[in-house]
Amino acid sequence: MMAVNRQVTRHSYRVCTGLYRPLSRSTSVSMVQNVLVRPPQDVPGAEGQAEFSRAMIGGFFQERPMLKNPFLEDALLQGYLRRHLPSEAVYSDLRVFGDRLVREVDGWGRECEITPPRLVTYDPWGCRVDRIVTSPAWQRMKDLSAQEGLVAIGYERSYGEWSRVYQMCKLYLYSPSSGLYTCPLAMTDGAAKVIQSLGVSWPVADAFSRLTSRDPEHFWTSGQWMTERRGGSDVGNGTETVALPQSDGTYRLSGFKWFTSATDADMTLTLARVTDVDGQTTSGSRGLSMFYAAVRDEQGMVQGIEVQRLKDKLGTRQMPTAELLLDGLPAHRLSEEGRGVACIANMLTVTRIHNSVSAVAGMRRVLQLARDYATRRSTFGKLLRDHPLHMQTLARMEVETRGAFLLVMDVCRLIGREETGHASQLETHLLRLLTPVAKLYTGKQAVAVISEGLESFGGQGYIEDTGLPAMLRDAQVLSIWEGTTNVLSLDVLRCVSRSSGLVLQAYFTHTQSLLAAASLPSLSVAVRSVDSALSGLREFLQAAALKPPGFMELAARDLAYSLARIYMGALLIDHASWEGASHSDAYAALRWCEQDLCPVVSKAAMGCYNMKTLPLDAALVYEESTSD
Ligand code: MFK
Repeated sequence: MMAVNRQVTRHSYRVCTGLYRPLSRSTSVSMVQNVLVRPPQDVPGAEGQAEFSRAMIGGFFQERPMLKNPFLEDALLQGYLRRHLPSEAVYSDLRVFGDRLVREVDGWGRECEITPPRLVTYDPWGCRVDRIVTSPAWQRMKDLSAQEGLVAIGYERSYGEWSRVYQMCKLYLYSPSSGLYTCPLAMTDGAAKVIQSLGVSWPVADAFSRLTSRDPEHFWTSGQWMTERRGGSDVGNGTETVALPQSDGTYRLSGFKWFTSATDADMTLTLARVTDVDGQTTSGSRGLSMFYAAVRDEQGMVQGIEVQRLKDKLGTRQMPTAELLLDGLPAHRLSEEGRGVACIANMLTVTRIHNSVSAVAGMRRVLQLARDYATRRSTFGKLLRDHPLHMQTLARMEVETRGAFLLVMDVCRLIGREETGHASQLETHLLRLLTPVAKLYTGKQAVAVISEGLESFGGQGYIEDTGLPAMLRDAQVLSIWEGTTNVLSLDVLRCVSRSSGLVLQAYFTHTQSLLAAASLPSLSVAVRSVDSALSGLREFLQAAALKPPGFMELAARDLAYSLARIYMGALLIDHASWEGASHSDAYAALRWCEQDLCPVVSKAAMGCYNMKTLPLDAALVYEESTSD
């Protein structure tokens, strides 16, 4: 969305608002470039003309939604910080950053959208250069990311275990204005986390200092090249890239990476199979190792890489995503041989948390714009905000956004505790379980809430140069990359079985403790709903243990949704029980808990996970026409 500042004076053109109001001070307008119209007295022969006679476009122009400081506009964010991180410095940083987003950054984000990256394969003299040209705004985003400490805050740890929450709150404000720059930041953060977990030493000590730097000159971003042509989900079987050991202990990588996002990154972490002396590799996950590679040499040229083409994507067009042929890319092995997946899993955790932050940020942004618009747009003789059905719709979106925010922040709180050595065993289990749950649930919510949000602008929500449709197109990726909804639902089952159920024990214990602390009588209906859903879930899981293999796979998605909804209900109740909570906090908790909090129980009762449904499902999907 483009924030355009223009000096508009009494005697010059006026901002098109539908009201001929003199404007004597600078006006910051978001969403689309200001349309300037001449006031009637400036139009030769205007007097006495019929309204549509000159320009044939009439005199009414709908006011656009205004982006205001997203920090100051966000009651829940402020309440959450007052409760958990009551720091004047944090408040001030986020407030100032919020101003900067409106004043300049939001406009850069729009510039990234309308000036997408392009690939220059050859220079004018025929030399292969494989240069990805990005917009100046995209490059400014990189500098800003360093200056604002968008990765650094998580590693400086100035606020101890709450540093991650602080960092993610800042990213949450930034994300919808970032022109998707949050994507390279997610991978940069993930790479820093992987390096830190392995121990910061040669050959990645310099890289770590760059990834976590606040100096734009020093700052680097990282890619995460995992997906190959055989598949993005089944990494263990889909990875064909091989790593040829060199005499100096380094490797040369050869293979084809199918989706490499933010391909203009300075370095990458990637997976490959080390070849033995006979040139053989080990198949499956056990054959994968993790490598570090700098993308460019000292002259700034890609080394051992051919950029085949840039992807033509539904959304996220601001960001270069490429297919890469690795043709002897020099690399260092960071993991032990065969421990690549386990090693890169740290990166997956961080990027999945970033994904969840972006999801809730998108929901919040569309709501901020929609609620502003509802104060400007009149239909049927009154403002949208005075139409009860419209207000009910926005309130439902608000409830979804609040639940998502509290879930995501809780995951950030947990990773912060783990990284600073404060996490109990219970919290470590909870973090493992809730990371995929938050990612898969908020990804779906974001698409639904943003789609609903576009509707609140009527036809304007469907018009590209308002900047609104891009929000929906960009949201669609949130449930796909870093693990689709089904893959993450299976990841939930995986972590349950790998922990012998301990992650679920942690979940039940913690959710129950959140409910136990809720004492407000006005919340008792909500507490009862969550409590009863929790009991239903427990009984379902006990019964599921006796079911044939395959039952839980069919139930996996609904189980993940149930875990999400129940936990979000408990968090909303917990937040509403805090002494500084508002009436709206309590109302949001009550509204949230009106839905089916445990769909896995309701669907099991309908026989949805019965093995007999499998052939019926297949027959339904593949039913052929009987007509000739
Ligand atoms: C914005 C641009 C958009 C462009 C378009 C987007 C297009 C999409 C682009 C993409 O493709 S993005 C990448 C999407 N792919 C993924 O996110 C990967 C999805 N697959 C998984 O998550 C698999 O579950 C995974 C590859 C991680 C696991 O595969 P395996 O081979 O079955 O691993 P396994 O044997 O279960 O676990 C190996 C080790 O990793 C174990 O450790 P130990 O050996 O020490 O026990 C696991 O515990 C550990 N592990 C696996 N998943 C973990 C994990 N640890 C922590 N967290 C996890 N999530």
